[in-house]
Parts: sequence; C-alpha cells; structure tokens
Amino acid sequence: MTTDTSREELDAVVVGAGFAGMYMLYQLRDVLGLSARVFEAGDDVGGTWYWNRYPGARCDSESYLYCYSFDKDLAQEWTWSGKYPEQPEILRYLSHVADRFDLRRGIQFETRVTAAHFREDLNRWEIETDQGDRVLARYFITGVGCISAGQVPEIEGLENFEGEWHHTGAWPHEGVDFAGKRVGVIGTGSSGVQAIPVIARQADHLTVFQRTPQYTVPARHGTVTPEFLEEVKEQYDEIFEKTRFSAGGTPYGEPERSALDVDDEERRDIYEAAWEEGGFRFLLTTFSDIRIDRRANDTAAEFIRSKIRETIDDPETAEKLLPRDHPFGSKRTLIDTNYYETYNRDNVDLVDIRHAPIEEITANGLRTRDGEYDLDVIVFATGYDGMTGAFNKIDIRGRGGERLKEKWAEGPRAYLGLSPAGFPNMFMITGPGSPSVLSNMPPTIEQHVEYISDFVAYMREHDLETAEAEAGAEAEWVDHVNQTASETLYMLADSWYLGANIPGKPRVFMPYAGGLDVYREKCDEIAAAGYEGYVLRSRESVEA
Ligand code: NA7
Repeated sequence: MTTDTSREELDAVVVGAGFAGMYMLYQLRDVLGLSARVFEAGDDVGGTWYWNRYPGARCDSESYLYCYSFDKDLAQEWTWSGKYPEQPEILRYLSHVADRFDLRRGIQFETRVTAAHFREDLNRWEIETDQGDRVLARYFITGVGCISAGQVPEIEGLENFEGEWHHTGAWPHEGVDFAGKRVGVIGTGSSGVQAIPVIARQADHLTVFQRTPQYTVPARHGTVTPEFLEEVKEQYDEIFEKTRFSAGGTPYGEPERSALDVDDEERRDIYEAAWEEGGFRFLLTTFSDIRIDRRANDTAAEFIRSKIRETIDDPETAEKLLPRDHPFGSKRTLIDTNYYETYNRDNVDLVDIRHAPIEEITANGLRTRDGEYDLDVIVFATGYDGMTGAFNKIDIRGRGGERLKEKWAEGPRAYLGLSPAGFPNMFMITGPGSPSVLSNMPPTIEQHVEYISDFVAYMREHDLETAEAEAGAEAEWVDHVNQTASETLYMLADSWYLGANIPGKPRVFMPYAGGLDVYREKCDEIAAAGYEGYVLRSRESVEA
C-alpha cells in the first residue's frame, strides 16, 4: 500500500453485494445519510445467488422466510412462486430490491477488494481493489458471505483432464450442456444433493463420487400453495416478530417433547408427518433433544436410514448411502428433491471414495484406488473454505500492521463474531463467532446490519472516532462460542463448520450455536450498556 493521502474519502466501505451488503448500504446511505460504497466482484447483485447457478440450486429455507423483513411494503409486493425459491428467483428478488431502493448506484461491480489496512495515523481504513481504486473509509464492513470461497480439492492430474470441469459455486452463466455426456459429480453435500437429480435427468450417464454418506430430508416443494403464500402476507408482522426472536430464524417454534419420552409408534408417526411435510421442520420441530442428545438423535438417524433402505431398489447401493459415522444434524442438514430416488435410475452409479479414494484425474476421467471412470464433465460439488476463506483472500491488517489471517491462524477470533480486537471500526456481517449459518440467513443478516447501523449512529451522536473490541471481551466471547459448541452434537462430525473439509485448517467450530434469539439479546444488552466490551475513543482522545 502507498502512503499517498490523495484518495477519495468515504464514511464506509462495504465488501459484497449479497443480502448483507445490500441492506448495509441501504442503512448507511438511506437511513444514516452517510457516504458509502459497496465493492462487488460480480457484475450484478446477488452474492451467493449470483455465483451458485448449478442445476437444481435452490434455497433450503422457505421462500416466505428467505427475504428481508425491514420494509413492510417490500414484503407485501413481492410474491414467491412456491415453497423454496430456486436460484434464478432469488436473484430476481434481489435485483428487485436493488431497483426498488436504487442500490446499484452505490455499488461498484466487477471490483474485488484486495487489501484493507487500518491507518493509525489517520484512523481510517485504506482500501485497495483489483481495479486500482484506493479509498479511505472510517468504517470497513464485510458482507463477504460465509460460504463463498469455493474449494476444488488438490487432486493430482486435474490439469490433464481433457473434458470440462466446474465447481458448483462458480457455475458458468451460460449453463452446462450435459446432453449425451458422461458426467462425474464429486461431493454429496447440499450442492451435490441438489444438482445430482437434475444432472441425472440430462446426462447420458452420471457417476456420483461419495466420500461421506449424509442425511437428507425431502423438500416437498409442492406442499405450499399460492394461497398459503398470500395468507402469509397478512400475518407477516407476527411471523417476522417470531422469526427475529427464534433460535434458528424461523417462526416454527421449539418442540417441547423429548424423542425418548414417547413410544416407538408415536415417535414414528411424528417423524413420518415431518418427513411428509418436508424440509428443515424435520430437524427443528419434531423433538426437543435430537440436536443435543445422542440417543434421541439416533432415533431420527435410524428413521432416515429406514427411509433410504425403503427408497433404494438395490440393497448394495442403499448400504453405501446409509449415514452412520456422524449424528443427524451435526453436518448441515440436507434438503433434497428426489435425491435417493435418483439412484434407482439405470444411468446413475454411486462410487464410494471413502474406501477407495480418488488417486488421479486423467485425460479421460478419473481413477480411484479400485477403478477407472471415463468422464466428459466433472462437477466439483466439494464445498467451501467456510466462514474464514473469504477473509483470507483479502489482505486485512489492523493496528500495528497485524494481519487478520495471522490473528486467526489458530481459528477465528472476534468479539460477538463481529469485531476483531485490534481492527478498529471493522464489522463483519455474519462473521465467524456469530449465529450466521446456523440460522436462516436473512434475519441473521438483518440483526447484524441493524446492530452495526445503530452503533455507527451512536458513534456519530457521541462524536466517537473509533470503536474497537477489547481483547478481554473478545477472549471471553470466543470461549463462550467454544463452550456452547462443545455442548452440542456438532462436534461429532467432520464438517465445514469445524473447518474439517480443508486440509490443514484448525479444527474450531466457527458459527455461534447459542441461537439467534440469545445472541440478539446479548447484542442488545451490550448496546444498551453503551457498547460494553468496546474501547470507544473520541477524536480528542485519539489525537492526544
Ligand atoms: P459441503 O456441504 O461442504 O459438501 C461438500 C461435499 O464434497 C461433501 O460431500 C464432501 O465430503 C465432499 N468433498 C469435499 N472435499 C472432497 C475431496 N477432497 N474429495 C472428495 N469429496 C470431497 O459443500 P456444499 O457446496 O454442498 O454446501 C455448502 C453449504 O451451502 C451447505 O452447507 C449449505 O449451507 C449451503 P465430506 O462430507 O467432507 O466427506
């Protein structure tokens, strides 16, 4: 970075124009009246939904909950087409929001932030982009997404492959033509499970390479009617209120009964009803303890295994698909449409790469320890360097030139998952250590954006120059995040929540598992106490 001070000055720079960055811009510019700019790598708004264009890409949260709640008219005027929105529909929604609030004017597209350094001499963030921009800003706010840094595993020989390959999170805008092709999909997480049934219908042949069998629950897209979605609008005030004060960002309510307090028949009936209704309700609304008690969890896991055995015609394939090595819900619960049924198709094969790993990608396909597979297209549904990957791509430095990446070498640290100590006036929307990916994202994002916006307003009102998390408050919060996670079943799976999917990444549970409701209360208390846990400096004290 240069030391020349002839740069444009803004109140705030925001990184990313997804759900988070768009709402942050609205708050900063239209509510607080500040000068703010969003830098966005894509050529339009959408964030995750801009990049994830793979076949079958769909949100797992119900459409009427996967939207902003901050503007009543917006909620009333937008009509979703069904239970879960597909990627193009979410993108249309976000585009509509951008038009409605004239957001694009504040967004610089096709521009990637490469560096952000806190200049102690100026008390400003100096931000650089790959387009040559150099900007000074009082606030540096990230809306970079929790699962945006895609990972293509380092498998020997990929450069020799003569076919086409794509990662689900960087899908070509023009789509991929699978007709008449032999396709291999590596990975059976949310993206793989959504893409596999659709690719199977288009391709000549599909081979799925599975490392870990997972639990997936049918979405049942058809169970929501347009009439229901209209009725929802009449109840939106109540629904949004419940959502805001819920653990998982939904209005479903918490189940009260233990799975161990009912007899086998009643338990099966409850699971069956939730299975028929589909989606996250199976995890969230059946029993109070399936996410915390291993024996209770086993009942849900066994129910799903019984469904897999019932659905799959070939017992050997069914056996390969049975998840056994981790509890249900300890990895991100998957929601699917015809996933297991797809393995009954003649043109689909399942290859277990846990026991016979991929050894090499060849010119014509790939080779596992047990066999060779000729492929025209390889789809990497291999996930993301979650929660921290997008931060590590930017050269972020705080006081004394400390690099965020180094601060986080043993795992991410930030007060409330929002403010890393030593990085004044930096805020991370849905950063590691906040509820983020364990809640329905839009309400979680709104909570953070509103907290930041209120904080910035407070700073202006009190003529404060910088706000910086105290190291002690940060340490206490990080301990609390770890302690909360240690009491859950999340610790029993090799998930991306724990960084286990990235070779060499420290094994630390990154999201906050205490619930959005508890987290919101904590943030509100901190704000009411004059932003306890932050060192607040006025201009005079900074200059002294
Ligand atoms: P996920 O959920 O991280 O799934 C990635 C899948 O790819 C999973 O099945 C992995 O197996 C597999 N994988 C990852 N690396 C490898 C290698 N090296 N070899 C073979 N297989 C591999 O990513 P998604 O994109 O599906 O979903 C991300 C989030 O988006 C999801 O959680 C939702 O929040 C939405 P593993 O299970 O690690 O053995």
